[in-house]
Amino acid sequence: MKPMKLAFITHNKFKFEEVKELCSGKIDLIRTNEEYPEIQADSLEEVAIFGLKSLEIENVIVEDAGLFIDALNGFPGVYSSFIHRTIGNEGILKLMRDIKEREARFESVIAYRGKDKIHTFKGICRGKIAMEEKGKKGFGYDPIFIPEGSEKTFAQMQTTEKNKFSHRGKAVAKIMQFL
Ligand code: ITT
Repeated sequence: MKPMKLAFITHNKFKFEEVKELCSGKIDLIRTNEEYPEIQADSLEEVAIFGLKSLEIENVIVEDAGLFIDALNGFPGVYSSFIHRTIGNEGILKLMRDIKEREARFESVIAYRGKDKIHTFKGICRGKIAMEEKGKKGFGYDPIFIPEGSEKTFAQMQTTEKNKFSHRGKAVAKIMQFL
C-alpha cells in the first residue's frame, strides 16, 4: 500500500526534518510554505487550531510548540517565539542565573485536519535548563534544554536521538497511531 500523503505547513525546516524522519516509510510528508495566521493566545492548542482553520486543504497538519520553565511560572510558554527572537537563549540564561530550580518542559501540539474535523495531539518532554549553551545542532532553545534521562542538551543530539526524547516525537507518535 502506498503511504498516505500529508502536508505539514511550517516555516521551520528543522521541525519538518524531525517530523519527516519519524514518518519515514509510513507517511509521505510534504512541506508547504503556505502563510497561515499565528495568533497570540493562551494555549498552544488555540494557536494551532486557529492556524489550521484558515487553511482550506485536507490532510494537513500544523504544529505549535513552546518552552515552559517552572521557576518562571511557565514563561516563555506561548510567547516562546517572540522571546527567542528578542532576548534569545542568552536572555533566558540570564533570567535563570541565580535560580537553582531549573525544571522545564517542552510542549508540542499538532493540529490535524483530514476530511472534516480537526484533531489535536499533544506531546510533553520534561527536562531542565542548562547552565550554559551547549551544542550546535537543532534550533531555537535546543542548546539550553536537557531532557530527562540524558546529560546532553537537544543541540548535542542528532535528530534521531532528539526524536526519542522530544515533545514533538511524542506528539507525532500519537498522530501516527490515530492515522
Ligand atoms: P512554525 O512555522 O511551524 O510556527 P516556528 O519556528 O515559529 O515554526 P513555534 O512557533 O512552534 O515554531 O515555536 C515557538 C518557539 O519555540 C520558536 O522560537 C522555536 O524556535 C522554539 N521551539 C519550538 N520547538 C523547539 C524545539 O524542538 N527545540 C528548540 N526550540 C523549539
